[in-house]
Amino acid sequence: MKKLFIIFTIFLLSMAAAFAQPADPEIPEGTQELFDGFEKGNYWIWAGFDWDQYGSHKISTGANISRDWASEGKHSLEMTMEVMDKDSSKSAIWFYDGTNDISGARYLVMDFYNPENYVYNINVVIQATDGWNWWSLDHYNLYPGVHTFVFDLSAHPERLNDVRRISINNDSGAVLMKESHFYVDNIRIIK
Ligand SMILES: [Ca+2]
Repeated sequence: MKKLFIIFTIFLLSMAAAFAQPADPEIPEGTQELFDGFEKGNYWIWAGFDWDQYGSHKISTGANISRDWASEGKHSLEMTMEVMDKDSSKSAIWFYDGTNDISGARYLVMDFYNPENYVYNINVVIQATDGWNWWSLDHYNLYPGVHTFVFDLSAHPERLNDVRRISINNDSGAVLMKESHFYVDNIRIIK
């Protein structure tokens, strides 16, 4: 009887864990095209001290190609950051600069891997056209483990022929007293 009780308790706890996180969004149907899988070099950098002039101090410290994890091919992008103590801005940015025509794209999709026991808050921002118009896409909580997030591009289809920058931002509220990291791979668009 005691054994049954333990099994039932474990079952309940595992159900609770499964329901603690919201499910990842469904990946919309359509034609997928790879935007960056990090197999052909690194086109991403991190916002460092020089970004302070545009806002709070950025804690991002690196953007490196990694073989630690991949969801496409053998490599991903590892994004590193400083300790996030209570006084830290906890704000970090990693970005890709390049002129890209992704006309007709309806969604941007990215796979993330969070190896930390911590929840990051992820937002993707596009800057486009000569005016570098700021276009904030969806926000997601990145819980530990592997997650796929979908970013809706329907607000400004007229800007997609001239994308200048794609940024992955972390603006976490919680403290994490160690240097930390997470990964992204298989950045693709869906038309
Ligand atoms: Ca890859």
